[in-house]
Amino acid sequence: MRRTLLPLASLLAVAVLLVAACSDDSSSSSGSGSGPATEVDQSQIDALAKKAGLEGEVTVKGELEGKPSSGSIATELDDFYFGPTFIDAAAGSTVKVKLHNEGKVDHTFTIDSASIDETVDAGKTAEVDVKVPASGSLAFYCRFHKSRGMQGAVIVES
Ligand SMILES: [Cu+2]
Repeated sequence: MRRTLLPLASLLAVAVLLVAACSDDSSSSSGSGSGPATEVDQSQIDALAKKAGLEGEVTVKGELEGKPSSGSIATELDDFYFGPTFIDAAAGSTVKVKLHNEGKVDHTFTIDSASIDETVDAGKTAEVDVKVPASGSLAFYCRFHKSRGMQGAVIVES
C-alpha cells in the first residue's frame, strides 16, 4: 500500500468544512428559549381526562388547566380544542364561562347533564353560566368535533 499526502490533505479540507458548518449551525439555533409555551406532558392530560371520566381523544393545544377568577373564566374555542381544557372550580359555585371562538369554523360548548348547548360561530363570543356540582366533574365538548378530541371538563376542586 502506498502512502501519499493526498488523503491527509483531503481530511484537513473536510475538517475545515465541518468547523465552518458547525459554526453556522450554532449561530442559527441561538435564538431558542424565547417562546412562553410550555409543553404539556401527555401524562398530565391523561391523568386529568381520567379524573374527569373523559373517554377518547382529548386535544390540548392551549392552556391545560384554568381557574375562574371572580366567578368567571375566559375559555377559548379553537380548531379543535378548548383552552383551558380543564377548569378547576369550587364545589357548588356558579361559573360564568366566557366563550370565545378563535377558530375558523363554528364550535359548540355542550354539557349534556346541565342542558347547556351553546353554538359559537367562528370569531364570535358567548357566555354560559355553569352550575358546578358538589363533587366530581362536568364534561363539556363540541358537538361538531368531539371525535377530534374537542372536549374537556369542569373539575370540582377537592
Ligand atoms: Cu368544534
